[in-house]
Amino acid sequence: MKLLSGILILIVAHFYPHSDIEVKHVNSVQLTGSVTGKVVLAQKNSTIRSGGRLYGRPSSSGSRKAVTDSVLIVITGSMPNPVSNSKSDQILNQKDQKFTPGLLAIKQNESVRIVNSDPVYHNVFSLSNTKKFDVGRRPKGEHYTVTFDKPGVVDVFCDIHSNMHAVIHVLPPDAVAWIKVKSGDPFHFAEIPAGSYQLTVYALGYQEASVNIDVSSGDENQIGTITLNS
Ligand SMILES: [Cu+2]
Repeated sequence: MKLLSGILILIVAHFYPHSDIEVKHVNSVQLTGSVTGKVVLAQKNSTIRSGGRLYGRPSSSGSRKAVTDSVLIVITGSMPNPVSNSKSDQILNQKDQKFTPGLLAIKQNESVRIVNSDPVYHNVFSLSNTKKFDVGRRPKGEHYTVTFDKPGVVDVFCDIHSNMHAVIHVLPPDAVAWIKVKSGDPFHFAEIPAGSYQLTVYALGYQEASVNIDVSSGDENQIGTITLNS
């Protein structure tokens, strides 16, 4: 009997620490997976759709380069997700007669602080259905905070400088993750909870593209290269 209990203790002592470690390990791996890929913006040689055309303004080639190198990748699911990428208001700067960044992503009900850092007057307005506003003409140092309460896309312009254009993506509550990359750069989403999602890619002047993805436990989902056409 003594021998038997001794063996039992040995067995328990031997296995218990291991199973404890393994349980933790399995938990952290099984709940999430990662998503990896690349987005390429197809070369374009003709004029692109721009805000200028939408609003009857002369289109300008000057502002395009600043914004077309930014690609926004958003993963949405079917459940509301409280995740936010930003702890404080994001800044949309007006500097050197450009909006910086030209492409901005925020979650619904978050705010953007628009700042004029130029020594000239700028205006900021949007005619987009997602959010209409016009903050008027403002000198250097002035700032204005806009809260976006509806998901969608907001085109932002300055009525003094018609080449100034920025796009704010207001992400719906079911957005679980998003990232901005340059054309040709790889992207990597880590720790996406296992489930079914839609991954959508946006870039100014290009058609958006979506793919369905299934993220499973501990998997690295390689979705390859997505090419956006103008
Ligand atoms: Cu301006």
